Amino acid sequence: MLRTAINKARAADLAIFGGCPAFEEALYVGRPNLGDRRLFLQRVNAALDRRWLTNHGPFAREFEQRIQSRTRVKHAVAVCNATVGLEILARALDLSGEVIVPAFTFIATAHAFRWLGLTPVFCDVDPSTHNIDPLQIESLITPRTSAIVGVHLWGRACDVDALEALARRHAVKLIFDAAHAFGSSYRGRRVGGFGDAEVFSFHATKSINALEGGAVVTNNAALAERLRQMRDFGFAGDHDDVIGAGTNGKLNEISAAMGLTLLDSMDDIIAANRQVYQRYLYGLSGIPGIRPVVYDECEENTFHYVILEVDETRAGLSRDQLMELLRAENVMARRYFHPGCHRAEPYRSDPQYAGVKMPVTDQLAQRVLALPSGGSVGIDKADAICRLIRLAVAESAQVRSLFAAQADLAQYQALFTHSENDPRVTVERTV
Ligand code: T4K
Repeated sequence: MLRTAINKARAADLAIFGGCPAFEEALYVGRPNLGDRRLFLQRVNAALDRRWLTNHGPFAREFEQRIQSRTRVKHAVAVCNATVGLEILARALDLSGEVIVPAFTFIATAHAFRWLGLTPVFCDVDPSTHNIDPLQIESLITPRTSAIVGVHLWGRACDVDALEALARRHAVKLIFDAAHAFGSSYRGRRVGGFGDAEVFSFHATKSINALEGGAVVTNNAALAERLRQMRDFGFAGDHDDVIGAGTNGKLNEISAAMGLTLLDSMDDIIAANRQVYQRYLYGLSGIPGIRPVVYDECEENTFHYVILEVDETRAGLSRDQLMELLRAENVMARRYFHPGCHRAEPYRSDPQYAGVKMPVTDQLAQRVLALPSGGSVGIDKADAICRLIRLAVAESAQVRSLFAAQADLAQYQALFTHSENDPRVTVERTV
């Protein structure tokens, strides 16, 4: 709950320096949407009544049809999550050797390929879109490259035309990690039908969730058939005929029931997200060094992610200081995505990545902050969060010196505790 009495005017009023937190309860990034609980429970009961809980049940099949009609793509293959979806897709396309992926993304993008023994080759991103930079891809293509992977980060579509041209020119596959982009469009066409295939996530933290879930979508019928077999242990049709290796990537009925329930409310969810996003844009406007990610009004988006870039030089405080300060107020902002994938294990310690330089990714990983968004936040709380950020930046000199004083104190306390336990050190204490 928002404390109505908050009246913070000075740096010392901020909770991190001893003031009262602005919110009684924590506000999270990625708080799940629930849709109409009654409808969800009705569907759960129906699944229990018919005792059909998984293995391409009626809800999973309906979910696939609804994804097809929403994206206007011919085939949707529902899976248990997007990571497994990417893995199955890589197998179904017979990818081998190297796969070019952006370095600035959730680690699952790179791991899905590494897990299969493929080599993710990192590409830097465009600072203005946060998406893979097509201009940098060509120099990364080698005879071992089998695919380019675009990620539509924050639901803003990649430069699909440029990526399609590159993939065609070099005769490699093109796939999209569309985990953030269900409900987005590119040049008026809905995301889902680009490249060889695209993979959506319906994780609990996504605007449309199936608790855990995902879908691989494609207009290629033969590929869709392979995907279906591979997500089901390699069975073809009836469970008698195994025609190849496969895994278990099926979506269960309770997850599908949740997905359907959220699809029922999708327009309302987008409207609520958009209202909160616009409120943030308004509330953050003109704050030096705070630049929100802006969505193109001519394209569809779910406005699910409210993302800031913090320019420390202009804001007077770093992204991490801002995050710490907001967290003390119970605003659980997140560093999406930190660090860049090339700086996470196992890539960081793998000699084949030695010398890899991703300057834009490194800069974004230091600057980007995700704020709580959507219906669970609402406009009053978004306003209050903007006021906190405005105050922190306006009082940045004071904020920095209070942070420095805290650090000094912590250092002194650590020394004191250490000395207390160290028989070689005698500390004078005043009681
Ligand atoms: N590609 C991209 C570009 C992705 O962003 C993702 C997933 C994938 C691929 C893989 O998709 P899946 O295989 O998951 O379908 C979360 C999600 O677990 C992950 O799905 C998502 N991206 C990523 C961006 O966010 P974490 O490590 O941040 O999760 P966690 O547990 O810290 O929770 C995130 C926030 O959501 C917190 O603020 C708490 C809140 N939350 C979370 C859950 C699960 C809730 O309020 N309620 C909940 O039930 O990864």
